[in-house]
Amino acid sequence: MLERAGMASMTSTRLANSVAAPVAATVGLLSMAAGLALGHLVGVLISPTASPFLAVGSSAIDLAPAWLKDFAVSTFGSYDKIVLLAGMAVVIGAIGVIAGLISRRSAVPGLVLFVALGLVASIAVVSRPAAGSFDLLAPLAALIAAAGTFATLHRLGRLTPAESGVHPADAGLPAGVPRRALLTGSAVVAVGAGIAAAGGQLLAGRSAVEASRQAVGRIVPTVPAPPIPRGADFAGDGSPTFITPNRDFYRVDVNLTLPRLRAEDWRLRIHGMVDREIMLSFRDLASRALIEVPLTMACVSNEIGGRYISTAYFTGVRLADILAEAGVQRGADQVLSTSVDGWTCGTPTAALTDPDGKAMLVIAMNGEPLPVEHGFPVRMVVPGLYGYVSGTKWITDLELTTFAARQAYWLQRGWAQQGPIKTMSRIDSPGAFARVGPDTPIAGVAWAQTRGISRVEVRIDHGVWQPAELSTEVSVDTWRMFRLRGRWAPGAHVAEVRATDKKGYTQTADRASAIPDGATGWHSVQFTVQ
Ligand SMILES: Nc1nc2c(c(=O)[nH]1)N[C@H]1C(S)=C(S)[C@@H](COP(=O)(O)O)O[C@H]1N2
Ligand SMILES: [Mo]
Repeated sequence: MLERAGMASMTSTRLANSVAAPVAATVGLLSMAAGLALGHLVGVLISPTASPFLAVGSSAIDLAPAWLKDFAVSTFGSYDKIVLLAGMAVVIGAIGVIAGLISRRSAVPGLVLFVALGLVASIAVVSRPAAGSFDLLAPLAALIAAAGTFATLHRLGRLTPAESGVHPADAGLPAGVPRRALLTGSAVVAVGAGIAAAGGQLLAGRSAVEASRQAVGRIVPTVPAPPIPRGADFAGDGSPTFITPNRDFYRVDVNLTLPRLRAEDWRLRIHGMVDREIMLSFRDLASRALIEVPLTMACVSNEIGGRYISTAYFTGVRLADILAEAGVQRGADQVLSTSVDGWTCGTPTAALTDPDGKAMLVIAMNGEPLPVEHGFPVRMVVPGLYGYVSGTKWITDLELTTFAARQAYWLQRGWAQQGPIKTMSRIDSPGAFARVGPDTPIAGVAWAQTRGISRVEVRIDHGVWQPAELSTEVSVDTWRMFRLRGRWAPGAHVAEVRATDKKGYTQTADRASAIPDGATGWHSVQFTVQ
């Protein structure tokens, strides 16, 4: 539209020869905001220190004299950084206004100022101690966004009526069009900058935690787990792999956004009905004896055949040792654990104090620091109990109390107080309604943590139960795979599975839904042989 009006060939005599002061100031401010926001977003995507805004702030802190820092801390306390960043935003915004005001006739002075600021930001970014070679892309993006916005809005600004200029109608445009274009352009820039800044902030929080995870580094267990024996799964025939890679590990929590807790800020308070309160830092925890054990976690909300079950090597500190140091008092039958966001979980004390038990405060999963979505920096894991009564992620508080006194999150919502994992099995292959070849094995997984699986049987088309082959047992606390080989006739079939645990209990056919304490019933799969 504007191009068709012949702007390219237009000379400044047909445009307003200067921009109105309020328009110029706004254009400068918006351009600065666009640059700042985009630079911040690109920066946090690259590295925790590449954001030009934060880099300038960090440099300011580094360069500030000691008396000023002391003054800031004593005056603003833990808000000192927010005050600094807010003050910076005001100063930078003012520079944006100045960039606009010195460019009422031509955009050039403002553009020169933006380039100069881009240079300052670049120096701040590359002088960060952990600066990487791609970090410069962030101030570059900021400069392009600011200068591009400035040139564009400035041009639109010159088309709007200025006190000394011509009316845009004289420039061949219907009155109102340029003003609307300027307003629309400004609104787009303002909204875009807001989104970029907010997105950048969100990611910045995340990257601070990622940086903390990286700083934790490799966690070496004092007592490493023995290697997984051969034959621990039938993955080649469609069972899950024995170990679930972290990225595939099931995830269940009530969190819309993940808590972001840095290891260096983490504390665990152990209190309530104890002889001695204990406060632990991450360093305290990580420097203790660390055991490493493969454990299978499961969620109570699994319906029959559900996928909320996974196995990992967990590395951590035995809870029995820590609770022994705290001295659990008589009658404290519940350990109420709380995560940093207030979610609570009630575990029977006996499940945590068994000296041979593997209940632990976990700091690593499959050899790496806990992924954020699985509870970084510390979570609880207890073999044999559903996650809702044992698996507190982002744990920060352990209170020895009683079931009579305190009700945890899911207990208040109708789930059972006690949540031992039920003996269960699931067919993974063939998949539901799959079309398969005649000698496709029936394969899957069975679990009965702390008891162990002794037998899995499969029956086809409601025939006789046939014992399935079992994978090598790794421990009674982990799942066990099964496989039934055979040759099935062409046509439609149904396969059913049932497991028996080492206490002699065989899964009941009676179907119960997951609430309140876990589903029961046999998993079955229909498939077609062709
Ligand atoms: N803080 C917190 N911890 C939590 C939950 C939660 O909602 N919040 N969910 C629990 C439930 S119901 C389960 S099954 C396990 C799942 O752990 P995962 O997501 O690491 O597999 O975490 C448990 N720990
Ligand atoms: Mo769960």
